[in-house]
Amino acid sequence: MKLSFRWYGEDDKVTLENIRQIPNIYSVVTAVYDVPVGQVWSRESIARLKKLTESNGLAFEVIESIPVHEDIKLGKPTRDKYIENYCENIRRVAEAGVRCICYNFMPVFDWTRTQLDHKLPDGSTTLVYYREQVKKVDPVEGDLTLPGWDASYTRDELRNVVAEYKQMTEEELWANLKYFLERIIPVAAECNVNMAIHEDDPCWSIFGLPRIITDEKNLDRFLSLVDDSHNGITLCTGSLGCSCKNDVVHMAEKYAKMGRIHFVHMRNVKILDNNRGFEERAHYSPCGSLDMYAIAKALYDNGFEGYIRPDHGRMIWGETGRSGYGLYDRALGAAYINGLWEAISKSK
Ligand SMILES: [Mn+2]
Repeated sequence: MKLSFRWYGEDDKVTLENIRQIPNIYSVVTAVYDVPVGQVWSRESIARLKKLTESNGLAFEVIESIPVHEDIKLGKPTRDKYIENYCENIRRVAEAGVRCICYNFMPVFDWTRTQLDHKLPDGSTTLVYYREQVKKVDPVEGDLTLPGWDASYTRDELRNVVAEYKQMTEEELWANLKYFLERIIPVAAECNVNMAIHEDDPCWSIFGLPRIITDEKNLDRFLSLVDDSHNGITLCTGSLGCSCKNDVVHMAEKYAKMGRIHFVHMRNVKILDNNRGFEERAHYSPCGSLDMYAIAKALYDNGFEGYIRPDHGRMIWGETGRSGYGLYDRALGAAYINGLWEAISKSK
C-alpha cells in the first residue's frame, strides 16, 4: 500500500512540512480549489501543487476530488460541456503525474453530519450523525441547516436543485452515471489514470433524494456499467461501515481481488443502537464498530497495492481547524495503518 494524506492546499493549517514527518508517507491527496465546480483547472494551479508537493519529498499522485457538476448528475442538456471539462481535467492532472482520482456522485449534499464537534467521553470531539436530528431538517421548506452543506448555494438555489432531484428516480440517476462513465473512463484509460468513486456518505438516501453508491449490490452494478479496471472505487470504510448491512471486510476482499479498489479511506465508526445513527471514532478497532485489522488483512491478502489514507480524525490535544481534517488524530490513524500493515506482511 502507498500511504497518503489529504492536504487542502496552501490554506490548510496542516502543512506539507507536517505531513512529510509522518512515517512511511508517500503521496498527498489534494485538489485545485481555486475554480468553481465544472470548470477546467489551470495548468499553472496543477503545476504549483505538484511543485510544492514534490519539493517536500511527497508524491503528487492522488486527486480528491474532481467534483462532478450537478448538471451531469441531473442529466441536463448542459452536461456534455461539463463532461468535456471533466475529461480535460483528467488529461491535465495525468500529465502532471496523477494516477488516481477520487470523486463522488451524491446529489447536492455530499457528506452529511448533524454535528461536527460532539464531545466524546475522553474529551476529544468528533463528527456525528443522529437520525432524530436529520428528521427535523427539511432542506426545501425548513430553516434548519446541517453543517457541511455547500455554502455556494443560496437558500433559493438549494430549494431549486433539491426540487429537481426530488423528481428524479434512482434509475434515472443510474442512467446519468452510466452516461458520464461511458465518456470519462475511455479518457482515464488512455491517460493511465484510475477513477475511484467514493461511496455515498452516509450510505442511504437523505431528504428523499436518490443515493445509489451505497452497498454491495449497487457497487457490483456500478462496476459493470463500464467493465474496465480504470472504473474502480474508493473503499471508504466509514461511509460503508455506518450501515450494519454492509460487510466491509467482505467488500474489501471481493473488490480487491477484482482489482477494482484503487484508493482506501480508513476510518472507524460506532454504529449506535436502535438505528440512532453513528459517531466517528478513533481508528483503532475497539473504539468503533469496524474491524480495521480484518479490513487491512482482506486488502493485503487480495493483492491491494493502491493508495490508503487515514480518513477523518477527531480533534484531540486542543487542536482546532477543519472538522475531521486536523493533523494529530489523522497522524495517529496513519501510524496505526502502518502498524497493521507491517504486522500483516511480516506474519506471512
Ligand atoms: Mn471517505
